Amino acid sequence: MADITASRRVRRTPFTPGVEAAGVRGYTVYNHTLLATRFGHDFVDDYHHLKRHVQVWDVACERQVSVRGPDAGHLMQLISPRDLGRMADDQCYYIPIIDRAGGMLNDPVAVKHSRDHFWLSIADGDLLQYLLGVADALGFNVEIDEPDVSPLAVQGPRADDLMARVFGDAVRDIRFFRYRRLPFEGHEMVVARSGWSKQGGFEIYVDDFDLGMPLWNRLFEAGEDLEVRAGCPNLIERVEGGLLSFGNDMTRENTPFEAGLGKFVNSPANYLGKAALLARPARRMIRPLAIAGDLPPCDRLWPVLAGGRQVGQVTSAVHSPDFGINVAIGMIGDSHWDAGAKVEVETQDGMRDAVVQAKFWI
Ligand code: THG
Repeated sequence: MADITASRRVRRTPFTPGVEAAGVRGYTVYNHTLLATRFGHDFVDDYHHLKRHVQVWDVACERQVSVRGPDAGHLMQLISPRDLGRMADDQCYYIPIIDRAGGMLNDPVAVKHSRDHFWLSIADGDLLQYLLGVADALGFNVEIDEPDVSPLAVQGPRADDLMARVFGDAVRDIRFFRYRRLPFEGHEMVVARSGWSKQGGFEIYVDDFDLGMPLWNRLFEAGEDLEVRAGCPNLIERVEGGLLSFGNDMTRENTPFEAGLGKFVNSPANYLGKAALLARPARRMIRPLAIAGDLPPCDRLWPVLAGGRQVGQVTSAVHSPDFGINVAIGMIGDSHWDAGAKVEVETQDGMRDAVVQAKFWI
């Protein structure tokens, strides 16, 4: 692969100097921002390290859309099928956002500051523009913008120990998908127990670009004996855990039901797309699959076939050292979505046998 050129459109982050010093070897672009995909270490070694130690990830590409003002709560209720009625002021919610046909536009983490102020920590997509359109068309009294906020993830089983050294023992009391405001160099930051791995950990919402590298350096100094390492979202671990990638595993073609997010369709409010969504039964759904044989990189859709007919597609797949098989995420039609169903996957290197699984691996 050729290298990538940063610019005003392909943005660096507050942590990019740290990522570069740590030996980044590959980037992707996410929300017009650099996101590391590979470091000098062996990819599989990074996976084992994440499961045993602690890593610091530059996930500043998880941009925040800030929604603030008297109509903020109303706008939030309109754009998501998830019931926000009981959301506490220190809480984060994983929420699908849908269009008027029930198709998914994004799957952000919503961070509630108060009844009239939320952040949407977005997946890859220009959600800001959709929100501006809805709010302006309806004449809402709300301010929508992208603030100077860059999440830094600290993930892995030793994340509590590392974070306690930098932010104090208070981090240990933060519950899953809750946050506290904790000071770093006299500046309070949102510290949430969340992150795009199943290994536990935190996300620090760094709301001052100039504090990015001081915080990065402090975490690495404090974590030396914990073997802290710069990392990035890990494909193997996230497929084992069934963490979905919007734009890859599901798109606007899919409803939240198809994406396996039906438990987040529970709002009593009359949100946009409600009638269409509830009238659109899911005939295909996200499923874990185990695929046999050697796999090439899954950098395109792989058709899933049964008896020569296409019954779905695989969107993420990789070999899992811990489970000794190729783990995969696919969108599978109702004829073959039951656990145990035998299918074939058409990779660029040929057909592979696969079996639909009952659940993800972690
Ligand atoms: N953290 C923050 N922002 C983000 C992501 C993140 N924005 C982009 C992207 N990731 C959004 N997508 C997801 C997908 C899954 C989860 C979070 C964001 C996630 N899911 C848990 C799970 O499936 O086990 C918990 C879901 C729940 O039960 O609430 O964490 O990672 N800031």
